[in-house]
Amino acid sequence: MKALEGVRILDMTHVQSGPTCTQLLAWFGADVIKVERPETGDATRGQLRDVPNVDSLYFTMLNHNKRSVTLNTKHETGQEIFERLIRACDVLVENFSPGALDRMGFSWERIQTINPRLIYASVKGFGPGPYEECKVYENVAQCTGGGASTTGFDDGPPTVTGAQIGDSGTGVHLALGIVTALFQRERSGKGQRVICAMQDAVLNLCRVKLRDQQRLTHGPLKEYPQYPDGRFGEATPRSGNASGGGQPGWIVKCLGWEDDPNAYIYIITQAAAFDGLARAIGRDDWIDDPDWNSPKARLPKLDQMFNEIERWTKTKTKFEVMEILNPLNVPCGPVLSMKELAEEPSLRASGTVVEVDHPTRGSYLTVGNPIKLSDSPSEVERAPLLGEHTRDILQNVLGMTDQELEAAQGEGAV
Ligand code: CAO
Repeated sequence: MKALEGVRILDMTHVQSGPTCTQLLAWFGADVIKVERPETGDATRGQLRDVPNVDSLYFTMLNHNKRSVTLNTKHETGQEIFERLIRACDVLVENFSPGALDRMGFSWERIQTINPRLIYASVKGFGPGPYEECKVYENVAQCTGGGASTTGFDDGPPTVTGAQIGDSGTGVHLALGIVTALFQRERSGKGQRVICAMQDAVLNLCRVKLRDQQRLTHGPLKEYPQYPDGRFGEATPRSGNASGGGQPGWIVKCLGWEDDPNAYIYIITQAAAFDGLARAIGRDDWIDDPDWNSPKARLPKLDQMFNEIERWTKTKTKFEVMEILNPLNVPCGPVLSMKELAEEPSLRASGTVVEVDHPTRGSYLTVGNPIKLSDSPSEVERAPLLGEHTRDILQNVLGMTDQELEAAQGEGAV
C-alpha cells in the first residue's frame, strides 16, 4: 500500500510549480487527475521541445504517475463535468494567475458548497499586498523573495540559481500544506484553503539571509568575504561561495580546472577537523601557530587560508580530494556536473535518477522521488499523453455513459 492511496487529486496545475507538487503526491500513491485544455493541454507539452511533435522533457519530467483528462472548463458542459469532478475528489490544486478559477465560476465559497471536504490548494506569485494580482515565473520569485540579492559575488550583479527554488521550491511547500490539511480533515471532517505564494516560499528558503540582515545591525558579518577589508552596506550582501554557517567554507580549484568548468570542490574548514586538514595540505606548522590554530585567529584571513588549501587541491582531482579529506572528517563535496549526476551509479541504484520509457519519445532520464519512505516505495511511471485517460476517468470516476461522453465531445467540452 502507498501512503496516499485512496486520495484523489483534481490537478489543474501547469508549467512547473503546481506540477512539482502533484507529482510528489502521485509518487506517494495519490490518484492525480490532470485536467488540461482540449487540443493544447499544459503549454509546457510544446515548450523547449527537443524532438518534433513529441511531449517535451519539460512536461514529461514534471508529470509522472498522473492521468490526463481533457476538459474545457469555460464551456457550460465542461463546467458541469468539472463540478462532478470536484465532488469526486479530495484535493483541487491549481496555479493559474490570480482569479482564474473564480472567472470560470468556481470561487472558494462555491467550491465549499459543492464539496465541503475538498482541500483547495493554490500556488500564487505573491500573497495579499500590492503585487497579489501579478503573474510570476521562477526567476521573478527568486528576485522578489531575496534569492537574487543574496546570490553571486559582491562585485557582480544579483544572480539567480539553477535550483528552481521559486517553482519547485514552492511546489514542495504546497505539497506539505496539502498533506497537513488532509491530516486535519481526518479529525475535523472539513476541507480548507491552502495557499503558498512563491515570494514567501523563496523567502522561507532564504531564512538565513534575513538572519544576517539583523546581525548586520550589530556589526560586520565576519564569515562573509567582505570581512575584514570590504565595506558592508545596509542590506545583507552577496557572499560568493561563503558557507553561510558558523564553519567557513569555499569552492577551490582542483586539477584540470583550466579546461573543465566543474573541476572544483567545496571544502568546509570545520574547527574539529582543522588539524587533519592542515596536515593533509602540508601546513603542519598551522597546528601550533597561534596565528592559525583557532577559528577566531583564522577568521580575518579566510581568503589566505583557502588560497593555501587551493595550492594543494590544484594538484589533485576533485575525487582524489574527496578520498583524502573524508576519512579526516573534513566536510567537502565535488562540484558535480549534470553529466556526472546523470551517470552516477549510486543515484541510479537509489531511484533518484531513473530511466523511463515513453511511447512517442522513447526512453529518457528523469529525477525520481527524492523523498524515500520505507513503507511506501515510489515507482516512476511515464507522464500521460494529452487526454489519454479522458474516457477512463469520465466513465469510471464519474459514471458517464457512452452517449453522454460522445455528446460532450461533440460540443467541444472534452
Ligand atoms: N479549459 C479552459 N480554460 C482553461 C483551462 C481549461 N481546462 N485551463 C486553464 N484555462 C484558462 C484559465 O481559465 C485562464 O483563463 P483567463 O485568463 O481567461 O481567466 C487561462 O487559461 C490561464 O491563464 P494563466 O494566466 O494562468 O496563464 P498564463 O500562461 O497567462 O500565465 C503563469 C502563466 C504561470 C504566469 C500564471 O499562471 C501564474 O502567475 N500562476 C501563478 C504563479 C505560478 O504558479 N507561477 C509558476 C509557473 S511555473 O514557472
